[in-house]
Amino acid sequence: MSVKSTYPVQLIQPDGRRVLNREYSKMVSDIGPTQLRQLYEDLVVVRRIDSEATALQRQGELSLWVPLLGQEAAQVGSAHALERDDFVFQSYRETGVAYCRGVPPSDILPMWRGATLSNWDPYEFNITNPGIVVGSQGLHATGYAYGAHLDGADIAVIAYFGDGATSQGDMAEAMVFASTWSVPLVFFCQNNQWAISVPVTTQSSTPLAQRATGYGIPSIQVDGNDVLAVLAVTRMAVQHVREGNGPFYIEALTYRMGPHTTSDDPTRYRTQAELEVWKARDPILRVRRLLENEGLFDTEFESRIQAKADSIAADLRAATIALETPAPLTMFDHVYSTPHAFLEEEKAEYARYLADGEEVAS
Ligand SMILES: Cc1ncc(C[n+]2csc(CCOP(=O)(O)OP(=O)(O)O)c2C)c(N)n1
Ligand SMILES: [Mg+2]
Repeated sequence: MSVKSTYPVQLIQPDGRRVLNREYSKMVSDIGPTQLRQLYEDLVVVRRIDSEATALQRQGELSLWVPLLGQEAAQVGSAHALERDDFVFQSYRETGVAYCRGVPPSDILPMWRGATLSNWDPYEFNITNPGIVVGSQGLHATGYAYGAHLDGADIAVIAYFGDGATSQGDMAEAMVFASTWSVPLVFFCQNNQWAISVPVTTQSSTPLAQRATGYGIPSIQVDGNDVLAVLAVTRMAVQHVREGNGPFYIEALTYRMGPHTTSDDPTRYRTQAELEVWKARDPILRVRRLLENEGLFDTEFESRIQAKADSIAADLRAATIALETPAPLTMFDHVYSTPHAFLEEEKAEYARYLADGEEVAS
């Protein structure tokens, strides 16, 4: 059991030149010009959805937004390695994964506007809704993957989590059971270097991927800003778990280029110089350079992709603003499937409060 590569796997350098990797280049040998352009399109669209959501929050149309700026390749690359029947357990930042799973962009924002308690039916797209309890999805994913294992289902399960989540007991417990039960689960850590204001060096004094070894889980580090490398290693990991070899752990090295959420100000705890280093490793720019190097990028393609991204963003904005504000008492619905005395009491109390408020107002 070991970390499967000495260096993080990279297939595209920041300047857009390809890296020939004996083991991993062949995992993406089917990615020709059309597929490469499709990956580029998804990266651009996902970034556009994200920037529109940030703008909507700044304009008071969302309560909160969790930007993914900088993490597009880690999400788009890994999501492209999955089949329809595979199941994704996300944290709260996986807009790119949700988009690639087929979630309509207009279904991504309602929760963040406070207009609904969940965004989509998880079973329609085989991806969970955003979950705020850091690390909890590791356990949920392990349980689901164990069920799939017992059913003999030919699927892979993937759990996305951050560098900060690796310090949570939930993730440790998930790795223990995933390993001893040999479940078909890919642990996908997006090490974006920060857990709000806490740097990854406070989470671990060893590379996060090395921690998996102690649980008996093979692992690998990948350049998380390289969409082809992420696609290649995730395909390898998915194949590994699907073939019944137990879980696999991927550490994708990336960077959160924006704030933790729209409530955060990263200039309070990190330097502009650090941001500049990572800007030079921009995940979209390097695919663009690769396409340019290989004669696959022209102004017609660029404006077509930009027009598509802008049109998705415009639809997203219109759909979000048109969302109806739910009646306050509906928040008590669907908490339990059967009547619950304590909740009924709270609901009645809140109804009285609302009624009093109306009397005062009138
Ligand atoms: C159990 C729990 N503890 C604390 C928090 C508050 N919290 C929200 S996000 C976050 C940092 C998570 O960092 P990381 O796992 O690196 O993910 P990232 O936000 O960087 O994607 C914390 C501490 C929470 N939501 N849940
Ligand atoms: Mg983080």
